[in-house]
Amino acid sequence: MGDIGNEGSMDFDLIIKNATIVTASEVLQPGLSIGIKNGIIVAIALFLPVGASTKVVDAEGAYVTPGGVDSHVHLHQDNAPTGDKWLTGSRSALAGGTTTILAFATQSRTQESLFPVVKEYHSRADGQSYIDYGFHLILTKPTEKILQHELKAMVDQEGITSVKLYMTYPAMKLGDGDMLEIMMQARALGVTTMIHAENSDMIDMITSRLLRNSRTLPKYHAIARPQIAESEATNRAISLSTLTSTPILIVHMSSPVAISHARKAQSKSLLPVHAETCPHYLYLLSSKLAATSVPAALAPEPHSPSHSPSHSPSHGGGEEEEEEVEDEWAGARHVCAPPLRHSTSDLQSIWDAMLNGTITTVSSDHAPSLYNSPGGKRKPLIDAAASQTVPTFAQIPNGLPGLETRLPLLFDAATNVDTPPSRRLSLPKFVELTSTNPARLYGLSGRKGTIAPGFDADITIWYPSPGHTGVAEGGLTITNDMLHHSIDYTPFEGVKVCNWPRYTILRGEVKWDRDVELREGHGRGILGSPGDGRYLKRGKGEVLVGRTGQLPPGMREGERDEWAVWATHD
Ligand code: DUC
Ligand code: ZN
Repeated sequence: MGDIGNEGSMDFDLIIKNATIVTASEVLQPGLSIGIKNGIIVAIALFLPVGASTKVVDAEGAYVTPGGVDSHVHLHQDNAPTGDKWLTGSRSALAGGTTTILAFATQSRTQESLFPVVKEYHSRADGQSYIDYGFHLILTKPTEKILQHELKAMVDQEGITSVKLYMTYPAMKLGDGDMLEIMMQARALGVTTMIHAENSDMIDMITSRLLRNSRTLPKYHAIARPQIAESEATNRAISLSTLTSTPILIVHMSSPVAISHARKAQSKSLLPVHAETCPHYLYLLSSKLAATSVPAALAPEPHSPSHSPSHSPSHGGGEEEEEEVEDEWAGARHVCAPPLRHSTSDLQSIWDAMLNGTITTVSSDHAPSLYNSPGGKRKPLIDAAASQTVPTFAQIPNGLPGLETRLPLLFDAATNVDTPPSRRLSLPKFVELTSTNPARLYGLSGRKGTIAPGFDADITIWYPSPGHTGVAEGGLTITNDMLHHSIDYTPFEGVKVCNWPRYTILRGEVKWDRDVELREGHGRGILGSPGDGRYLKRGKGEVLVGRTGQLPPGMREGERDEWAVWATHD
């Protein structure tokens, strides 16, 4: 926390007046003022005195929510060579109301120490981020030295208090034995363990058979990674966590059966099993992978054999006709893992899991790959042309961009009167899932994730109502042109939302002003600069679900103590 201090002027640096403040527990009465000094919220009151040096932002009665905390973001990783690095990714986050991101520092299998990994990822982010940030460590080779010494050093020296483990992908996946050893250490150190849960062998078997049968197009990606691969791995991850009594978070959950495993673990056994989902598993279906055209602007050179011009409405809204060209690889834009699921009932199961409390956080899993680039989503086509082979879905880089659209999409579900009841979130739930819970789960309690005295003044101010300046009566339609990432498409093209962050405030300073952008042109609303973001050393994460120390069924009291010597590092 910064120094609130008694020196100098006692005036507030900034007052946000006429705010309708939302926290994870309530919507406070309209008309309150938030007083900010040295980047920290120091007062919330009916009235606050404006000093000679105080700046005032009038929220005009609008909802004022904590700056978004996006706890699952991929930026400048070696396995995603195109698209956003820190500058454009963090800029995009800022324009979408997010003030903190937790990205990844990835250990490759050849690296025996974590120190050079973290050093390298620091160098990529340093001076490049518009907003505050931290790292999770992706562990791919948990050596004895790493487990016994370096993980603790990461916590104590670097403030890195979370690891991510993969159960799939050849370059990353860990066997159950490695996962168990990591979990034992994570439990001892109070490190939060994130898990990508998909059964690797199921996926490999289906993939090789699909390819043998010449099923190579992007749409087969969703068939290669069926829900049962996610639910089996989820169940196994929960068992590993139960055996070791380690709190876990299953990332990007997309399947009803997998969710039911998490729910049962949480509610029947009170296990510390957290669950994350992403907007694409709430809004998008696998039919997107069967797309056969892209906007003309996204097409490669006109003579490519997979392209020929056609004219069709570009996206669902159908308001304006934009030229589209045929492209049988178009579905690659929606390739992510787990894949988009097939039916609206799948989407509904994720909405239900948010509403019944099974889902703990909603992150973007922003994984930016350009579409039209030799290293991006069209990579298999380029590689295959060079090697005279057939391009396949299995070589498409996984992941979707979504840093900037995460908050507007979910805020819409919380405030749009036209939202169907089955998809309606309360405003406190919106704040809990997108800001408060990720901050608490990843060791940022007391600093980030809510609007309260003592917290960093990271704040998102929305427009007072549709029809106000900046947001037309019918809301606004997401297009890639309006976003601030450096990706050539958005998976949410054409989706309507009823509001957008008008101001984003980072530690007491307005860093995004959408009205400036609307008045002066694209990019002008970004008032901050790339060095504004601070690296966050994090404390230990809180367990938000269940409790630790539970014995697996059938295990007697004291039995685990015979083999589990919990290291006491603190
Ligand atoms: N899936 C992943 O496992 N990582 C990044 C993006 C994605 O879709
Ligand atoms: Zn991810």
